[in-house]
Amino acid sequence: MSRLSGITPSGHVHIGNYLGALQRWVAEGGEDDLYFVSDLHAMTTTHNPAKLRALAGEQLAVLIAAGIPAERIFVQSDLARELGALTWVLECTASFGEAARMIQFKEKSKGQAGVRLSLLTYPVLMAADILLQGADEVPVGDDQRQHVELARALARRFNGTYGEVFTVPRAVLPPTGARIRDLADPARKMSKSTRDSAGVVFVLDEPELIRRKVRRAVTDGQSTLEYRPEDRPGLANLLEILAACTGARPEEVARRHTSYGELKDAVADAVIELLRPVREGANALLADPAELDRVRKAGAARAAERGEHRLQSALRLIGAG
Ligand code: AQP
Repeated sequence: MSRLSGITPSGHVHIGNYLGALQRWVAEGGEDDLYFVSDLHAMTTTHNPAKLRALAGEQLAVLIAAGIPAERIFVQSDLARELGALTWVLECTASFGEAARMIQFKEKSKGQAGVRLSLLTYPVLMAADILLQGADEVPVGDDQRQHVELARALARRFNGTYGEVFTVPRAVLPPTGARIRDLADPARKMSKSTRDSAGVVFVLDEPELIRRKVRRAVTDGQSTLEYRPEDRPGLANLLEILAACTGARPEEVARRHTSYGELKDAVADAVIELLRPVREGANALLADPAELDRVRKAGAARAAERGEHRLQSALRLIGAG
């Protein structure tokens, strides 16, 4: 069984990505699982090329420093030729209607001028990501489920029309975990692409900055500490972060602290200590571009080799070459 998961370099990696995804990938990753930095997916809306390149390298360093084995990580654009070729094969297998039906495309393109064609076709690139690697399972949230269904339909159709090449993948729900909220606005989830980063704790933030962001976290005027996510989202968020860092339950964490000041200090301490080795490891890699490049090339070569026979079979069976 193999799983494929990605992270998009739409911004710096934050504690939500770390607790909700990276930490799990380290703990639960199987030998055949693959993780990738999906930089090609960050080009479907306005983007800055130099910034995207820097963020992709930074995310690769963070993933490795977080403890994901380097040989199981690659950067998507390093497989641009393979993925480009397979995307074409799959675009010749998909219908226009299938792409136009995607809810995410409808939502993201609504009322926008100059919508990139890639916003329409990126689910086909996502199908290529999955099918090239022969992944059986793709852990995704509800927003991406329809895209995995498309990959499934395309794999079946190709196999049925031209010959068996692709593993038919399944979308699996990642185990439920805390959805970390923005510290400055607990009504919304913490996101890489949020403009104002006052409430977003980045994995590479310096300890003092983390402490400042946590101290300024928006809470409420009540004096007791209880875990009530519905009515006290700011407090619940801090309790969930501390719980996730320490392996306790949020209710227990609430009982251990008596004031906001004390709780915020404990959250800051726990987050700083949890992230310290990741920040140090990532910064060391970023300071050694030759080593990062070596690891990157090795990961890309491995992923390309893993998919090569599927790509060649698909091209041959569809009549290319
Ligand atoms: N706030 C969060 N709490 C817990 N998990 C989170 N993830 C994202 N935000 C939180 C998980 O991180 C993984 C990688 O995310 P992604 O790159 O696929 O994009 P995303 O989910 O859209 O993440 P962001 O940070 O919110 O980015 P932008 O701003 O670009 O939309 C996923 O496993 C995700 O569940």
